[in-house]
Amino acid sequence: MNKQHPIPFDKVNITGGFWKDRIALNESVTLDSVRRRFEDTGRFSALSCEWKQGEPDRPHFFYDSDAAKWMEAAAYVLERKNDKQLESYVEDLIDRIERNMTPDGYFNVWYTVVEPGKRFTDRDHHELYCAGHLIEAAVAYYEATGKRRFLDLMCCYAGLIDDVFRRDDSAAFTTPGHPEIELALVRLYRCTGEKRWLDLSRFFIDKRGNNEKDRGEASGFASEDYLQDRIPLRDQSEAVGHSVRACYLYSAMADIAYECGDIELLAAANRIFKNMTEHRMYITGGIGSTRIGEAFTVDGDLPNETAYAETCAAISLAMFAQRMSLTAVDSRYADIVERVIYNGFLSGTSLDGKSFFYENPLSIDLLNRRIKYWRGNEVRLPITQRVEVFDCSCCPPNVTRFVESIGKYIYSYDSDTVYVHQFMESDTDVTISGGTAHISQSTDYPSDGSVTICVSGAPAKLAVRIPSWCRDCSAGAERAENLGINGGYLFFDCEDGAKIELDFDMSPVIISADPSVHEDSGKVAVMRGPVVYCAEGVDNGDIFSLAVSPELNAEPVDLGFGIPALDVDGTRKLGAGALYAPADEIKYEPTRIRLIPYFAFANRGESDMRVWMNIK
Ligand code: FUB
Ligand code: ZN
Repeated sequence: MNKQHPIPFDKVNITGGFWKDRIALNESVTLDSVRRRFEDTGRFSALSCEWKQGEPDRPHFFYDSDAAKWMEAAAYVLERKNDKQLESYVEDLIDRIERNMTPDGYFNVWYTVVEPGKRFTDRDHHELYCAGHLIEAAVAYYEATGKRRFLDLMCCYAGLIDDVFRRDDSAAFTTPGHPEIELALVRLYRCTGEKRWLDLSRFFIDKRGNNEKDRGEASGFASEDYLQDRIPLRDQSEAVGHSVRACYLYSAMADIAYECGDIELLAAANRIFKNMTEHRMYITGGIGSTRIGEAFTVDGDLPNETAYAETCAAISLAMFAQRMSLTAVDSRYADIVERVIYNGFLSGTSLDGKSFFYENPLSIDLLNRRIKYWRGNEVRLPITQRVEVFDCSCCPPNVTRFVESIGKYIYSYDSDTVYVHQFMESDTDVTISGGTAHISQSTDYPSDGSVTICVSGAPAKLAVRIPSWCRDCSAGAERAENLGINGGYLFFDCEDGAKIELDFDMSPVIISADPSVHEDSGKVAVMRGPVVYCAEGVDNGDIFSLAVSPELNAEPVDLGFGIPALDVDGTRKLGAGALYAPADEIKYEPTRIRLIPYFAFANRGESDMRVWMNIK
């Protein structure tokens, strides 16, 4: 294992460009908008545990996790700036948790007010998922503010969980239905240095699919695959089941493999990663092909209109891929992070930062909405416009915590090398064997493919990812020696004052899917750099009559999305004036087709949309 150290987001300054704007929007709009919706919907007041049987607005069994993810996002904001008001919101939520924690360290809204006395009896009631999110929030808040109260409460809770699950084996199940606690415990271990938390996480990983109690727990669509526990994790090779649960769990596998040097577990995580990203992932980095169980299905099954591709699932894939990238010099991992962040993740939020998609389909056909009456409930299609809050509102707080901490995806290092995984205008200081090196990137990526990286201070090796989408790249170096490519990274030996200039050719490319993806047969998609494009009715009228031309002849257009739209050559099918006609009588006319970055769809009213288009 080639172990790299992550560079946390608070050690990275994002100094300009696309993500600086996104972080600013997150801080000025998204975080507070989610807070308000969570106030309105009782998610925050639920933590007071005052709900009584018979009253309306019964808390949901994972409201705790919604609040916790918001608290984590708030902590990330507090990490970088003083905001007394924000801090007092978080403190108030911590007060509620502290007041309602039992003397033995237990906190869960549902099992306090709805089903008291039944703690740890229902594997699929998200108790440990909620606990995991609370632990993550507590670590983030401690790291941001230095205040220990929340962290201490969560250490008590983790201790109780350890006693119940590992020491006494007294719960009704051995491993949780919804993973999350596993990766949270690794985080708690890294924060506190207490090995007990790492051991407990490892226990959950090792016992999954590998214990008697959890057998027969699965039912309905909650099959063993849904719960990733048909067989022991280290024997698995396919991405299965509920996609968010899966990638939270796979993230923890990568964490445990990393911390414990567990090569066997890492090999399993690698097999799963390969299966997922080569056979079960949308071009947007979306995962989860069906709403039935919000799940992976089989290789090549990637329906566009009914795609589930939950925003949280995209986040979880980025989390998994980033962890894997710390275990090997292999650009596949950071490539996937990039695919996710510019496409299937970003589409989850509106351009004004206030509303969200839960599902991120790759096609909207409004005709299919009009014929719903005849279809009845046979097919439930994803919504066509983002909303501010959902009944199941896991995605909005996940988005806000993810954007705020995006800087952690950019760099990592080992004894003598700094790795540049993502291209964002930023800088950081890294202490490696030769001393402290200052690394800075200036770029307008992904609007533009030029990236300048400067190294000053201590000499360092620099490894820069060559994105897999890039077919032509030039690299110039001053005060640095080009050492060639390894694992998809271009290595340089840099002196103090080194300057590396890279130019990734961003010409739009027409992409075709593997024949195993029947849904995309005969269709193409357009990408420019890491960004996937789509056509919308609002720009193009009937998009189903359009075909892009192989020459494209693309012109960038600024529509204010932060990344340009593209006008490309194409044809429009005019028909032959009859419902059916011989193909040689069909008329076509040349036209320009406007393509916009996929992430920006559904921001200008309800519209047809498609990523995969005809070509002619
Ligand atoms: O079950 C908790 C969260 O809600 C999951 O992570 C999401 O997929 C949604 O089901
Ligand atoms: Zn979600």
